[in-house]
Amino acid sequence: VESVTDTKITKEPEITTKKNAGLTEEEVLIENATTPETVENVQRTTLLLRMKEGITSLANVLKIIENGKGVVAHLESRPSRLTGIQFDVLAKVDISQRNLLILIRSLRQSSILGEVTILTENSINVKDPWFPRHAKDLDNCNHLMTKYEPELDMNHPGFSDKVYRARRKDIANIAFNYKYGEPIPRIQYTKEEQETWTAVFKTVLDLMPKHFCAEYQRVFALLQKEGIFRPDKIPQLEEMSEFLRRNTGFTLRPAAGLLTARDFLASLAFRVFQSTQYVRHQTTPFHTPEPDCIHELLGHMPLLADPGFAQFSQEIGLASLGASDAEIEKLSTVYWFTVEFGLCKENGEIKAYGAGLLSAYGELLHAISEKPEHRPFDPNVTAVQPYQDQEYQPIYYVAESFEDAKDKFRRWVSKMSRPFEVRYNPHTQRVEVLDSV
Ligand code: HBI
Ligand code: NLE
Ligand code: FE
Repeated sequence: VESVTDTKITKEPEITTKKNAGLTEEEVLIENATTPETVENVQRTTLLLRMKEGITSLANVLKIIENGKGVVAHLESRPSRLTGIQFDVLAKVDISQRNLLILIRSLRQSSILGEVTILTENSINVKDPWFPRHAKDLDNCNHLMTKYEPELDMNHPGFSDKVYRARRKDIANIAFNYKYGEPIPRIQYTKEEQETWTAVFKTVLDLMPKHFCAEYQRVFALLQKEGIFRPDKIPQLEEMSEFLRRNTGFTLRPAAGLLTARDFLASLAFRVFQSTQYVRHQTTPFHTPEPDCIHELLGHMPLLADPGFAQFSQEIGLASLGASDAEIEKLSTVYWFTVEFGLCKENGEIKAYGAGLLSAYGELLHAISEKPEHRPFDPNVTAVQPYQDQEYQPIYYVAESFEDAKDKFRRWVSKMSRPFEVRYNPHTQRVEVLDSV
């Protein structure tokens, strides 16, 4: 066979099997091949082929690969340890994604082969990458993005406000010093800060009945009943954390500012939400590009106390653990257009469920007006939609219903490839890694 460049019997190679929740490799490949280029491009793919018969049947296997338009670049074989399998063959094949799908199908149909597996060479090694394994490890997951900070960004309304900057520093220090398990220190909010809260709270009361999704409204009423949501008082993170704990097991930990997407998403895997504690500048009550505690409290908290939404948030977090940078980017883009800026239909009307809309009167009115574009939510498309985070969004994705958004997002997240599975153990607050090899 001309295309075989190297054939030898070797000792067991280091391999990692690609495993995906309930998906065949074909589905995963289709899922990952989002652009036509990826589908057509020839890539080197490593296959593990379990040969039921003697090594002489290798010629038949190579014929199948050749017919499938694959070019064998490297071949290794070794006696198999598996019963019913004589040889394990490792074949590196240069082939386009589209042809690979067809080839895998042909190989699986061949009676001389047992299992056919695609090995992931370029994905991360399960034994290597660091990611938090216990809620306590989140003490190490608070890397900040230096974007739109009052200290650094001239366009920030607090840039020339010395008092505001000093205040932000003090509150940020609480987050920097915070350790897992401690109660979240209380903040004595100033009169100005309370007034900003009151202004935003009133707009929420005003807009909620007509424009917010039903799940949000249900929890909002509960928070009012328990005296946590009041027009005249910014809730303390500690009391909100306790409220979430008894509703969905979510808890809060203080964050100094905008965290990297990786650190932010990782905490969700442990049902921990990293929440800022400072208040936006008093001159911009109805919209700020950075998260502040008004956004976290009025935008995020009600839905984090909804069991379905909490489950969904944790699943995003679990999907992010050990994911590649490209996958993190896609996850955070979908997060952006759903959890932050999602719209949905409810009895034929458009409602907001994204936290960035629920806490920003200005943007909510813009979002439901004729000005921006409304597109149907489809995670495969939404995940690659470029966006900016400084101004109102020009595009919003509208889900058929809140449930539909959750379902689609969940299905999409479950298709992400990773060479291992993770499982959260609520008794120990530990993520267990199931290495599939
Ligand atoms: N950091 N503190 C904080 N709060 C957020 O809401 C937040 C974040 N970092 C990233 C982020 N949100 C998302 O936009 C996604 O990138 C995950
Ligand atoms: N724009 C939002 C607000 O003003 O409440 C905050 C968005 C944070 C991503
Ligand atoms: Fe947010």
